Amino acid sequence: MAKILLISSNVYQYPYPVYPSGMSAVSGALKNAGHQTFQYDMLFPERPLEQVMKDFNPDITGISVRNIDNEDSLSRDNHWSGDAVKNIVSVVKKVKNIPVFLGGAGFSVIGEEFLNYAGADFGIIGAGEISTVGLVSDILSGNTKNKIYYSKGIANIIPDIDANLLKKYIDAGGLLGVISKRGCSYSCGYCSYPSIDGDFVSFDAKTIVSYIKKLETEYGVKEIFFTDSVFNDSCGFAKALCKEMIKQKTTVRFAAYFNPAGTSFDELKLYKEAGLFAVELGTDASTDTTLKALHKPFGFKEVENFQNMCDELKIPCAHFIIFGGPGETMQTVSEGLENIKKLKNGVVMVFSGIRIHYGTEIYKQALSERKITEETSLLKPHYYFSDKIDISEMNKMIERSFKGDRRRIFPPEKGEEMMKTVRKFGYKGLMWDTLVKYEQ
Ligand code: B12
Ligand code: SF4
Repeated sequence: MAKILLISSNVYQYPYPVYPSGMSAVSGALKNAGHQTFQYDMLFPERPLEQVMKDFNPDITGISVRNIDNEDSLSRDNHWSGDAVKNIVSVVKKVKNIPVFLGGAGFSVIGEEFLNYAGADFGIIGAGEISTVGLVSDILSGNTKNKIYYSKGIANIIPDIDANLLKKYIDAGGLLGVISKRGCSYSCGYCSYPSIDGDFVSFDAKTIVSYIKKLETEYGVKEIFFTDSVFNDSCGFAKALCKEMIKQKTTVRFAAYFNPAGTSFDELKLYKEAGLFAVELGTDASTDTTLKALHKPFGFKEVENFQNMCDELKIPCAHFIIFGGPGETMQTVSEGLENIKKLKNGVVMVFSGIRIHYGTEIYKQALSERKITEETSLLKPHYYFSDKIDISEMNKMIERSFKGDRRRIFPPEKGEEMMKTVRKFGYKGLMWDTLVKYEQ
């Protein structure tokens, strides 16, 4: 048995503070394996870290790195987390020179380079439940094999929720993330999810729903976000889950990432009946040309159809769109902005340029177009921009086109500012959904 201090390093609060469910999942797995854990959160620390180190006196420390940066090429502060994590490692090691390991979605997209920068000893790429237990046992027996351990999947999806911490996140306006599937059945050109998530797997609907019931009764949770890459993907699991939610009469409202293709009106209606109150759509590009260049499995017509279904069912829908990626020309920028006008009730959040991650299609494309070389470090963000655009002119065109419409958000920092202001008045939750007004 070991005493393991787990630290969530994420202090980013946009679009809302996200409860560290990755850290809780790892804590649950370690406790099930007979270890003692303490979860410490850098966003809501109750005591200084040095004090916790002295009071808890851990044998090993694990740090959760959810984000490396905010993937926004235009932000004045991109919230790069390398130095913050390096600082946490050095504080831990100064108090007690124990093994420190890293994990988390952000860490997993970079891996060893981040580990070396932060000065940690080990890292886990991908799902942490089973592999962390393995790493800890290797550390205890003095038998570690590598610096980097890879995901060995998930044995139990029920995290070790810290009730006090969860309350702080809910009070600050956050939605609790709940996982129902891991991985993604699509393979879009820029996406880093395969390195984070590994093989596609869906969990047992009954287990998830009992966990949701527990969140409702024991923790008073009223709103959740399903953290699946695509909630309504073609495997059909979302339908089974929602039917189970209806059967077990859950009361939570939920939002999730959706794909515009392949969902019928009746299916969306079923999701609404189960509690769906807002959709975040991975629209990603705004013309058929640029959607195809990203290997998205749908065209813009399907995006419009999906928006129309949401309107009919009065479900607020937000589109995340990136301008400037593969296939973009000044012509597709104009065409895309015209297309976006068709999404009348949709909230549209636009990013400029695509954050390049190792191992993705866009990484290979950037290499072949000599935008980066094999030696380029992606520890700090590099963005892919098509050669056929004038970036500054493109950004101006987007701003001009969106002017005067509160539901069109660009640059992304505009959304951040807006949410900060509205939160001061006590508003909680997604916030962007309040921009959509349907007649009831
Ligand atoms: C759902 C999601 C969101 C939702 C979260 C909803 C919610 N209420 O929870 C929303 C829409 C709010 C969101 C926002 C953002 N997100 Co996001 N999000 C995701 C997504 C799809 C899933 C994350 C998740 O919760 N998974 C479920 C939990 C249980 O798994 P997990 O956290 O990964 O934890 C597991 C492992 O990582 C590991 N692990 C975790 N911690 C630890 C610790 C240790 C010590 C160990 C060993 C292992 C370990 O084990 C855990 C259990 O298996 C990921 C992509 C992905 N496929 O992972 C992106 C992702 C994390 N997001 C990302 C980003 C950039 C953002 C934003 C900054 C975007 C923006 N500009 O607004 C914001 C930041 C929000 C914030 N306040 O921090 C990036 C981070 C990469 C990077 N560049 O840093 C990711 C990886 C997507 C990507 N582009 O590649 N996001
Ligand atoms: S962009 Fe979305 S749909 Fe495409 S592979 Fe990534 S998670 Fe899947």
